[in-house]
Amino acid sequence: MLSQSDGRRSTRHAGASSPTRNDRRFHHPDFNKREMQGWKALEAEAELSADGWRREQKWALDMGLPGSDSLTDKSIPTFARGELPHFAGINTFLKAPYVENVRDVAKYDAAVVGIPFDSGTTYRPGTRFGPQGIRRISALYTPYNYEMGVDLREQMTLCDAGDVFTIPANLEKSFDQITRGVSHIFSSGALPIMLGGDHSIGFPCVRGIAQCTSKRIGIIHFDRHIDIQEKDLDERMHTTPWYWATEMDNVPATNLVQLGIGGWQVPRPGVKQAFKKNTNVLTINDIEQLGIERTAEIALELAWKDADAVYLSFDIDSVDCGFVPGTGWPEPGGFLPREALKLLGLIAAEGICGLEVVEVSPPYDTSDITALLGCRVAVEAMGSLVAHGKMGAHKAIIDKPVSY
Ligand SMILES: [Mn+2]
Repeated sequence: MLSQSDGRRSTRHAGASSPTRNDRRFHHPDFNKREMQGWKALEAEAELSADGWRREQKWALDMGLPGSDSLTDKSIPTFARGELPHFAGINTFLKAPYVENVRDVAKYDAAVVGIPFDSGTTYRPGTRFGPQGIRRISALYTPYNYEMGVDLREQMTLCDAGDVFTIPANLEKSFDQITRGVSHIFSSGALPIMLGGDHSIGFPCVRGIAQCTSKRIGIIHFDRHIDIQEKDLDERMHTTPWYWATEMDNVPATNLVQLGIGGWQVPRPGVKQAFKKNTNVLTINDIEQLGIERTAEIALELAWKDADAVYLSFDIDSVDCGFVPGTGWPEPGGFLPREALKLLGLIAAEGICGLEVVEVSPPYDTSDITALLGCRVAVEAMGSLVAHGKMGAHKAIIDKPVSY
């Protein structure tokens, strides 16, 4: 009888001259499971708590009534509550608790807030439906991320604060509403995560944070567009947020880092302002040459130079338009999703004082893919903050909290 104990196929044709399966190596000599993320993540999961999940199941049974007698799984309620099933329920972001009383945001580490506003749009509208679109597709996600080995439900608390009441016919009144809403959340200690909305919201969002602190804030801005001209079409449109944000004393333009800028949709008045104000612009070509890790180092170094916090602004159109059809100014040649997510994760790993995800326009979307990437940006940033112990770090700069 032929032995197979060496793990190879047995030899039936001993002496064959050409290489056979017997002579092949099936594993690369350097292959080491213990050094690979795929295997390490299996071990990391075993270390994660499941207390939050058990609490949610118990709460779901309490709120939704115990399920039918015929069900074997006694954790299933009659009325769907919490995460499961993913296709059911009322969609807040990631099925996070909806805080009807916005004073309650103080009880959470982070608060998602929708900013349904597209009056700053200069081409395709529709981003007023961005928060709804992102919330709807967020139902796909669990709070757990395999590679990072984090479970947001176990390691942080998240709420959905609903939407800011914007005034569609008036940019300035809407900006005031947005600033007031963001400053309320930031002052409470919860990390504000804004779902836009077109990019005009960048200015009032940063203003909401900047007015709660005497400290200096840098901005890291993912975009194909430079978004720093003074006016567009005679108003403070979505092409202008960084001109106005960097007019504030504690938000210097020299701490603004703009990643992915380029193509045929960059208005020259914006380029002139970026030059004049001395911002930091890296094109996709620059980033491709540097690599993602080196780009992250440079961006962090510039944004954090003499600054106390960094705000993260993610325009979904920074990604190649093949992946994000549902946006206001689609442009080919941007980031691949995995490049953008990796860069975003490396930036969030150092801590952020706020995040905005803008320019998701569901009416132009296909299969919710643009909204899905928008959702992913928000969860990826939270995951990185948790994984690197930076969730809550922004509280250190709140020295002028507002109260309404
Ligand atoms: Mn853009």
